[in-house]
Amino acid sequence: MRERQDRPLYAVGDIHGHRDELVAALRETGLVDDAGDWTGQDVDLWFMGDFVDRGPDGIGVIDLVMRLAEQARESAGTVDSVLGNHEVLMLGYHRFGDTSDATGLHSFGLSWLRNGGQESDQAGLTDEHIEWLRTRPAVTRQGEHLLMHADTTGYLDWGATIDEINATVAGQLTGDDLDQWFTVWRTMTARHAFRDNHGQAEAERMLGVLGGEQIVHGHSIIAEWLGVDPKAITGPMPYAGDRVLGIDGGLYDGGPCLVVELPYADPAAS
Ligand SMILES: [Mn+2]
Repeated sequence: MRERQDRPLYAVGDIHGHRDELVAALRETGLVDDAGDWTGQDVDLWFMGDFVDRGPDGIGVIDLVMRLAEQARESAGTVDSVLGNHEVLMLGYHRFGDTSDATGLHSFGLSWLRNGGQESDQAGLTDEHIEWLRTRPAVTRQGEHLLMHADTTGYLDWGATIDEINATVAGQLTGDDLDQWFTVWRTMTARHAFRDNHGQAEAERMLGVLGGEQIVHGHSIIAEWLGVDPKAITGPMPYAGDRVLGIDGGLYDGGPCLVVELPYADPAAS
C-alpha cells in the first residue's frame, strides 16, 4: 500500500476536446460545481495533457483548465498539466504550418492532419494559450508518483533529472528549429515502453533516475491494450508490477473521462 499524499492528489487522462464530459466527471468527483467552478479547495489536480485534437472543443478545454488553475490558486489547491504530444503538434502546426523538416519527409501539417487536428482549435488559439501550454512541464513528480503524458522512456533523452528534462523541452519549444520541435513531438508520441517482458524493469529504471514509486501516464488507451470496447472501461489500469498506472480511458473513442485519486487502490488487488 502506497502512502497517502499530504494533500489529496488527482490525475485526469486525455480529454481531446471533450469539454462537457470533463466538466461532468470533475463535478461527479466534487472538484467543480454545477457552474464548472473550482470547489476542490486544497486538492492537487494534474492533467496528463492532450487537451486538443480528435474532439469538438479543445480550446474550450484549455480555457476551462486555465480558469480552474486560477481558481485553485486562490483556494490553496493546484490545477496543472504535463505537456501532451498533441499540444506540441497543435503548437508546431501553428508555428511552422506545412514546412518540411530537414529530411523533407515530415511536416507538422501532415502529422496534424493524420492525428485528428481541428481547424477550430487552430482558429481559437491565442498568445495566452500558447504561452501557458508551452511552459507546462513534460514530467512532474508528485509525492511517490511520477506523472508524464506518454508511456515512453524517451523523456530520459532530454536529461537525467526532472528539472533538466523540463528545461530542455521548454528550451526547444522556445526556439525556431523545426527539427527540434519535430523531435519533441515524435519522442512524446512513442508508447508501450512498459508493456512487454522488460516493462517493469524499464519502469523501475526510469523511477530510479527520476524518483517516485509509480509512473502515471495517459496517451495509450487502456481498452486498446485489453482488446475491449472503451465503454467497458471503469477505472485506470495498474501494470508492470504496479510500477505503472495507465489512466487514458479513451474518452474520444467513447470511453470514460477518468479522474483518478492517487494513490490508486486497485479493487482487483484487495
Ligand atoms: Mn497522446
